[in-house]
Amino acid sequence: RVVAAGGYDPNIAFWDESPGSQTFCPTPGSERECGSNYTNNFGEPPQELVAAAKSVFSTIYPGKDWAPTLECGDSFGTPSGDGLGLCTGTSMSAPQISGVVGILRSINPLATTSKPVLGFGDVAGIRSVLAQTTFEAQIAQGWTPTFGHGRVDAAAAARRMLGTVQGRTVKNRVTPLFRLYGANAKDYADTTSPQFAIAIAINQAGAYQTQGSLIPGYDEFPPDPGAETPLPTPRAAIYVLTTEYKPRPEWPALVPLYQMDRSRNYPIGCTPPTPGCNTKNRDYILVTTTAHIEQAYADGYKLRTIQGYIYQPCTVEPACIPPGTEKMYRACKTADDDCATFLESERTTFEAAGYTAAYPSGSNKVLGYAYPYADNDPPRFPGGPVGDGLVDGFEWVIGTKIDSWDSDGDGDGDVEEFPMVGVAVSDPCSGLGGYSCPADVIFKNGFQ
Ligand SMILES: [Ca+2]
Ligand SMILES: [Ca+2]
Ligand SMILES: [Ca+2]
Ligand SMILES: [Ca+2]
Repeated sequence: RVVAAGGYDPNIAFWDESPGSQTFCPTPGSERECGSNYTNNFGEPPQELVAAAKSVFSTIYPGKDWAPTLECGDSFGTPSGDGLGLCTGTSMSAPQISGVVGILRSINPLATTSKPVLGFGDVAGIRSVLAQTTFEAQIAQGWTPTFGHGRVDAAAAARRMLGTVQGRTVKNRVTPLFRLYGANAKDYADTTSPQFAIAIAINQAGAYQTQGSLIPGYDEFPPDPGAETPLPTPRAAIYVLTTEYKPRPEWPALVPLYQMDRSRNYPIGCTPPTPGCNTKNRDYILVTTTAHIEQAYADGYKLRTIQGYIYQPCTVEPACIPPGTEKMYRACKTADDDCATFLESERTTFEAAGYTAAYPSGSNKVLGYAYPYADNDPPRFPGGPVGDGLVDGFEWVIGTKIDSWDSDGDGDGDVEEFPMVGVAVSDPCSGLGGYSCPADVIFKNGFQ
């Protein structure tokens, strides 16, 4: 679960200021920096990746110098007071690599940690994508003890994680929006992050359990060695997009799903019927507009993170609604201080359970359009199971056929070539069948 991050200097040489021998590092009695760590010894944890470490330009607390003897702070590089300055150390390298990991996780929340070098039977994931897409790997330079697999290339890593269809990097992917309901908390909560779903589920006081359909290819959340109770099985009723780029020009623009939550007993110490008094534990909600973020904040909700994207409401319905999607609603059950999100096909059930109130009051309950669970490709062989393991929404977005298990007719299934759970293995629209998949293009002339 750990990436060893080393550092290089402005000349893109390994950062090494040791005085001839590592024996004297750090120099006793001084604050001398000696450079980046690594090992030559077989069997010790090897260097994995490197990022800039020496004189790295960064945001800094305005007017503050962290370590003047190390030339680290707001005074260095630019004038003091502008909140920008230089600093040196592998502490500057690690967050650059962590940031790229965050990008990869947001593109594909179901990708596993994996390993930098895959052995037989290993599945590609974040660490293999990073190691295989460094600037050094791109020119076939192998691993070294100091540089490891080399310098992280964020754009190349993002392209690999997005995947290639019909020879082009796709713009977007689709991922399950995990739904949890807390019987004690009386709260529906939604997240695309498996790790966040685990965090909600292990809240024993809330008694959260997953709801919705099983997720093809994703039978369990990442195991938690410290979990005291078994984690619930991953389930979802709604599938959403993972980047802000609309997959096809003719489809509506996308809007973010901002997650917000409100603690129990807000306002602090309140008792019903104080207006807005929430006594039922947390309420997680999703909002899509700045105005609604501000309204929810005024009502005691705190802003967390973007959980994904959906198509924004369009006119004129139904012609403008993207194929395969349904209307996605946010509605609230006032008696439980709870707001939930659900699709058109679930509306009758949720309304019967009391989820009828608009939040904010008077607003449109329709947030936009998202994908339901559906997978109905004809069987691979007579009498075989229906579906190819890729939900229709995922296939609509990447461009494979929703009515064929093998869009390009090369004998390899769409789900093997381009899994929703994991990293694309090959191009599902490059085979002998000659099918022209309609995936759009990103990075054609640089970042969109
Ligand atoms: Ca809720
Ligand atoms: Ca399918
Ligand atoms: Ca298919
Ligand atoms: Ca194929």
